[in-house]
Amino acid sequence: MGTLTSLALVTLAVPFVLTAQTAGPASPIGAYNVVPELPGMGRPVDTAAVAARRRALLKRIGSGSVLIPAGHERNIEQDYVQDNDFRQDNTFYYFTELETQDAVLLMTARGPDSFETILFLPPRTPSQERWTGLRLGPDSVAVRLSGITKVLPLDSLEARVRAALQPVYSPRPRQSDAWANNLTPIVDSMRAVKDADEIMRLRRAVDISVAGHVAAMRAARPGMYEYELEAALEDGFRRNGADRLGYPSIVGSGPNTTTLHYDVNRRKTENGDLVVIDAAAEWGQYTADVTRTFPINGRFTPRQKAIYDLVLGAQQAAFDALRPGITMRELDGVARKYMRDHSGNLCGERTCDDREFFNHGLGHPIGMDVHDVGISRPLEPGMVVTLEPGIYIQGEKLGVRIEDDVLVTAKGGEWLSAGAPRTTDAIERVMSGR
Ligand SMILES: [Mn+2]
Repeated sequence: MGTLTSLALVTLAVPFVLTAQTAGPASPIGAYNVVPELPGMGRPVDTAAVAARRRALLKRIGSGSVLIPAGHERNIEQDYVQDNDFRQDNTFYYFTELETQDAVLLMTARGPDSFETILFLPPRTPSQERWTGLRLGPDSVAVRLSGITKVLPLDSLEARVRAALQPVYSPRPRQSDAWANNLTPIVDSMRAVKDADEIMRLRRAVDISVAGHVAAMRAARPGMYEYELEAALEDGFRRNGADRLGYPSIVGSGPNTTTLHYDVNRRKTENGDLVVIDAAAEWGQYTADVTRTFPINGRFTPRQKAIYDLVLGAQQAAFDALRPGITMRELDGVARKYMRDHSGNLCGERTCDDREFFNHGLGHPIGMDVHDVGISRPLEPGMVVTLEPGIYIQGEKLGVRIEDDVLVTAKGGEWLSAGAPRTTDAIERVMSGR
């Protein structure tokens, strides 16, 4: 019963997304909100949300200091990377939502309600800004944008650190930093349950990802190269305001559908192939994680449909069992039991839940990392997890994975990525352009 209701909702959700998608570049999902004073410096900060996170951290610490450095821009020559795309350090972002680089956050707790936060920023350099665009500097603009009342120049940091109240917590302290306690486990435990601002970011990342998946399905034709599908997919992401990819796009056709993290994307598709696309956009530092499997020619064969429906049923069974208090491991068991009970002879003498065919876990939390913190924790409202069962039969060059993002609520779960067609009927309808 629950299954039928949910599937009906999924089907109904599809036309809405298509309308948004086919309207083209003039109607991105939401606005490209930026800070007007600093065109290169990202989006407005939810100052109340980050202040609440800082308070929660300092309450946990009780007495002591916290030192969190921002990220540093990569050097395109020295670091030998493809680009110098700057992405903020997750811990710094979590407590500031600032995309500025080479900053440092120093926080002090002197008892249950005596907290101090200082943001240290490098000085602005007009000649450098000719190259980089405007940067946040230690001035009143930074105070207003960050919501942190005390902003100091970076060169005053050292004296402050020397005088810092012990113990000092910092992420990833090095062996030589005997003075520093590891902050990461505390922050990880906070990050597992998302607040309203984080859920808003995840919803947007998911919506953008859904638009890209639909664009790829609509572009699919037998004989296309995988990278052409990848181009349609990522065009859909960027057109809708993605900041970057959440992870390298997996676009595998035919035999490549059985390679879990295939991201070479160079094969020429053939009529009759299935395609597995596991790809998502990042927006506002948070990433979705969505997988769809579809026939390159727009019609599932009976065999493909049978395997697909078994994977779909297993995913639905896990969703129906999802509620606060249950663990991802238990949900994995629910999905495998469904596959075992409904395999018939689809996977030969073994059942399809066998590790030979379903050779990865059911899912994981998402957030600022695609495999985010908190996987072994019982689910709580505000956690966001993926459900991604799959069946891969190498001898048949046949792989199917379906992955959706689900928000844990007080009563169960909410599908976030249901806008991407999920049943074989819905997929065929989208691909036929009806
Ligand atoms: Mn995943």
